[in-house]
Amino acid sequence: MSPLFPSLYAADPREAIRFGEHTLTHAELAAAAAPPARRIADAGRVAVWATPTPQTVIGVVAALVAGVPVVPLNPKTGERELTHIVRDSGPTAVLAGAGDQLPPALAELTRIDVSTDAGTYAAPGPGLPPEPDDESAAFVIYTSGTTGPPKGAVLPRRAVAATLDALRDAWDWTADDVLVHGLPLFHVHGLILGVLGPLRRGGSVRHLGRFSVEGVTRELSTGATMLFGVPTMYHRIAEVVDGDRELAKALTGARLLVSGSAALPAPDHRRIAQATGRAVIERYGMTETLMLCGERADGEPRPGTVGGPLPGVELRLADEADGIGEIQVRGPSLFSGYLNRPDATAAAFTEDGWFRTGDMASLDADGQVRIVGRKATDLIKSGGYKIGAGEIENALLDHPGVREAAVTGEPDDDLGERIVAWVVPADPQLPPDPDELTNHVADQLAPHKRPRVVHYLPELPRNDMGKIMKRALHV
Ligand code: MCA
Ligand code: AMP
Repeated sequence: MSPLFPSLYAADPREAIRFGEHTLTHAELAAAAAPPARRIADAGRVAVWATPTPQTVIGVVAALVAGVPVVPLNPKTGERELTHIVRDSGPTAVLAGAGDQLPPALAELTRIDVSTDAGTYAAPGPGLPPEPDDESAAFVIYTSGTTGPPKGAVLPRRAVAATLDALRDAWDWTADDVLVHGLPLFHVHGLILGVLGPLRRGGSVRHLGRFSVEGVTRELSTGATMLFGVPTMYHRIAEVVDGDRELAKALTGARLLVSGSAALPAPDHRRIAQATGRAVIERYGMTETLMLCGERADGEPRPGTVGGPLPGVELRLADEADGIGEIQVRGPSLFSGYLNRPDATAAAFTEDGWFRTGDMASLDADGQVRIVGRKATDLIKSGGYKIGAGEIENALLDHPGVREAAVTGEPDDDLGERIVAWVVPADPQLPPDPDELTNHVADQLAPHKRPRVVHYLPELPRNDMGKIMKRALHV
């Protein structure tokens, strides 16, 4: 296959990545990635300790150049979830920054420290096999389902290239673009779109380390052309943009403001448009499918839609009633299956080979897609993260103070949805402290999966079959 990142082979002297003071050109990135790439060239699969740092970018690029699939790890993942991911994906090595402290769950893996020291430039080729074919895996990215632990979506190199090139067409994305964002680097949005996107175009990305409105203002005022964020980030911008002239000016000057990972609420759209004269455009996708739809840079923005299907994507609505049906898709950006889960992979596709997204939508007359909800109520989108009710229920049930547990999502202005836990205590006289339950989930799974609200009940509402009736859970 042709290289995923042609500019790495071209000794390109332009800036590729910037994290605060730390910058690397495409040539320096290639040079920094070469030594770890050579060390892992024979590995079956490697994990990358995905902190928001240049080391993560170097580690991921090293693996992709060496043709070795990457399992990005959220450094805040708790013990239970990390153990599952490592057992399931079986990496032989973990790439991390030299100073990073790795948890016991990774103790068996060979540790490869990644340095930002660029050394002398050499094209990635020498000492490495040619980049592998299109169908070989580039990533295994873990994503939550309604029940059980997260599943590893295997993304081939073909899918990464197809989605990034489709976005190039939709957004006129070029080497001159400078993207800014503060997204985590262990999911599709922040890592594949937000880092590999600029690298494939030969452009650049400035990462904020962590999201802040000040960081967005600073970067968009000093040369950045595009902003990527989840709706929570745009909500935080919308909250202050009225009174912050520097921010409004910076947003007005951007070429493209893009939101994704969840629906951007109309009031946030409106507030930003009123203060800046600019519309935030939306794109829609999934870990398993990469990007499916997007509003175009040269189109008329239409808040409430996520645009039409991207080039190469076939989209249909199934089981339509009143014009609303499940989005089903085919196309080159789709994953090749869930790792070690042929059952789940088979269930994810229809008999005639279309992927079931689980998202419900209607189509405007001109084919623009309006997402109206999700089929499964047991999937919660909070801060743009997908979280399964079942995994949190299982973690809660592991706590000795919990007899029964049910988890729901409820609307939240900032997060879109917040996680709510409904708990029947083991001892009704002595219910566990809510903070203790919250920390238990954060420690076992991940902090973003922690319930934001805990309710105690004497029993859970059940139907005649004994099934918990989640719709009856409200205060
Ligand atoms: C809080 N913290 C804790 C606890 N409570 N740590 C341990 N135990 C606790 N009990 C820590 C958190 O780790 C975090 O640390 C800090 O306190 C604040 O946590 P939190 O309240 O969760 O953060 P937030 O401010 O509410 O975060 C909002 C956010 C975040 C920044 C918008 O939700 C976010 O980054 N979302 C992006 C999600 C995303 O990228 N999704 C893409 C997947 P610290 O501050 O140090 O972190 S979807 C996808 O890829 C598809 C393909 C798509 O379409 O895009
Ligand atoms: P994930 O599995 O974490 O990759 O999240 C994928 C899900 O995020 C999709 O199935 C949608 O439910 C949701 N999503 C992503 N982008 C959008 C968007 N622009 N509008 C509404 N929902 C979105």
